[in-house]
Amino acid sequence: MSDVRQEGRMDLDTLCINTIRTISIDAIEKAKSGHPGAPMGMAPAAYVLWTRVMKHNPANPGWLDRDRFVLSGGHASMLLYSLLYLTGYDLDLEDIKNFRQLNSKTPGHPEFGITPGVETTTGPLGQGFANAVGMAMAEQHLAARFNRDGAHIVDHHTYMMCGDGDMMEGISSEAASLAGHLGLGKLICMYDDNRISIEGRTDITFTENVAQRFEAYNWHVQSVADGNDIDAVQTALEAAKAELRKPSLIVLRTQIAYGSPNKQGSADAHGAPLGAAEACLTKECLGCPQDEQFCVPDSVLQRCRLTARKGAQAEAVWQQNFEGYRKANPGLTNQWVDAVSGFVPAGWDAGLPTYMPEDGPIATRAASGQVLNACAEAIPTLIGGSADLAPSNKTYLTCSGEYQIDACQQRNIRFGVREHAMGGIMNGMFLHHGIRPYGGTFLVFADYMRPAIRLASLMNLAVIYVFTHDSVAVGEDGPTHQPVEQLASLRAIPGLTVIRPADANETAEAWRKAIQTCGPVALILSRQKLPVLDRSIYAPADQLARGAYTLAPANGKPDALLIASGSEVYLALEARKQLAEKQVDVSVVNMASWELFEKNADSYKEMILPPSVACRVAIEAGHSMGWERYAGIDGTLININQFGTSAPGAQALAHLGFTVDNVVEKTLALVRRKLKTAQ
Ligand SMILES: Cc1ncc(C[n+]2csc(CCOP(=O)(O)OP(=O)(O)O)c2C)c(N)n1
Repeated sequence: MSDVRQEGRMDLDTLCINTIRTISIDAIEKAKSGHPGAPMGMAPAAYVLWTRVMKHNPANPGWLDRDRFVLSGGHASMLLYSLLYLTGYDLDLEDIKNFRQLNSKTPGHPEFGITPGVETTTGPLGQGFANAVGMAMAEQHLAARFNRDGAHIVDHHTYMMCGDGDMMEGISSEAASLAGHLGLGKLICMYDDNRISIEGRTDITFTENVAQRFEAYNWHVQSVADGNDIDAVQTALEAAKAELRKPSLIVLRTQIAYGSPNKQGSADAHGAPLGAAEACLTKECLGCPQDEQFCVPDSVLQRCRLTARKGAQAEAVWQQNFEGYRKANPGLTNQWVDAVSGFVPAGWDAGLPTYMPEDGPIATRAASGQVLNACAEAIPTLIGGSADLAPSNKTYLTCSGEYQIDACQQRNIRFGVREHAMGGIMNGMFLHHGIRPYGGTFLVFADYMRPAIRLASLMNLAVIYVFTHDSVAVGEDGPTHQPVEQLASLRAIPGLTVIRPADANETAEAWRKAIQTCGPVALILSRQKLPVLDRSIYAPADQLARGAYTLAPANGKPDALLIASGSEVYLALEARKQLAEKQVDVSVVNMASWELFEKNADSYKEMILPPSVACRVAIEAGHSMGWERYAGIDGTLININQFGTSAPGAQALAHLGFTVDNVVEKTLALVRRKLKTAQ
């Protein structure tokens, strides 16, 4: 270990770097938990990036043309908090001292919306990597759309730091592959190659040549042999910036817990405080006062706060440039303001299609494609694609072309067969501002992107998922492709709105609701054709916005409620007709979205599901988990609690009990049972 004291007088850069290290050590020590190793190893590179290279204004973390910074290895959060505090963001030393405490601005892992300057929530390894790719794609797209000769209002980089764990996760490979294909020249990744993770040295499991892997992905790759050599780091960063046609990877050879005499280079320093004695030894070794905690010399603060001055100047220059742009391009400026403020043009939904029963049956995925295209005509920020299933998901926009390296103003993204990266990239695009992303795949493969959906929900990002092929009615592809538990598992994610429309008109309403929702929405759509419900007989489709509504009321007090969603609504309506012939009078409740329904006042909920009607049958071609809430303890559940089967869709459905006859039979049995108990 090189001992900085032996190098003579400590220069100010080194003192700043060591301060990042020591306040990270102290905060983790005080919290009695945290991850000191990575902040100590990456402090020099982070310091160079934040104070010499990155364009950012600590006084205005929302400046639209700032460089973005993503700490993909979110466990190293103290590195980020130290940088935010030292460079002058709205975070003080007290916040650092409150690391990991209830309601602090310095939570265990960086959380978007809690700490000024934190661009995204990271912690599940690899997600930040994909977020950064999404941010860089957003920049690339918006630059192509809005920049004009001599006036570049969108011109910033996305920097990301990641570690071995991020590099091991599949999502980073998916995202890196797409980033290389798209030639994201303004994406720069600094890889903390410290060769240590939780279980020890990475060579117990991770021995590939990461640099070569990224070269194969079409990245520009550099190595810095000593992560403490700040001039070398800066040179590499400048070279990375000069490469405009490829994303850049800088492999930084570092030492985890640099400066700790007994823990440097050891996995012990990854995820536990150094311990009081080792903290003192480390400070001594770094040439810092041993007995002082949270020591921040004035000279350090002054030096780091120069960043704030430089940042304010940079923003002022941009603002001046923007004023010129505004004068020269007033129309475009309005579009830009709309885009970055997430503004949806008035009357955007005037062109949404409506459907008549005589148009014939249409799959809700097909209707979704038409509605999406109508939305896209009116909302230029609506951009997205599918994980190689556009022809099935109907996600292609006919009003635009294909987004490729030399056509990045186009709006159809080919995500490739990379569902997980698609989810993380959508999050990054939305976080960037200026884009309303959507992404499609089969419902069954929502599992492949679930971690990203969870984070979209945690951050409350208004992304839209188009999940088609929504039940065993998928048919011949069999149980591998037939979702069963996915609806229940998506509904379990707090903050995610799941909408399963029953016909084409409800699909239009579902899109309308999705566009209006300030959070993630999953649209659940059928592969098979469904009749267009006759709204002159049934309640209007716009009632879908309430989540659940009475589609077909009973004539008097209902003998039973049939509560269904999506493709099973039609089944319930047919069953209602047959039950009427048997003098059983039922209401059909269309339960398109639990989350939207739960937002209603109790009075509305009780009107739709009257407590006095205990005979309830819930019908959905998915797992029953949770349906008891609406069917009641005595209700009948017609669901699927097993995997599907390989057969034509209608046969698979019938095999699993999704026939009008079965619904009628089960309803009759329930009504009779209730009558008996009442006697
Ligand atoms: C998806 C996911 N799996 C597991 C973890 C738990 N975890 C946190 S850090 C870490 C090891 C990361 O190693 P590395 O990136 O080398 O970080 P360093 O040891 O350098 O701090 C693991 C497995 C996680 N945060 N996310």
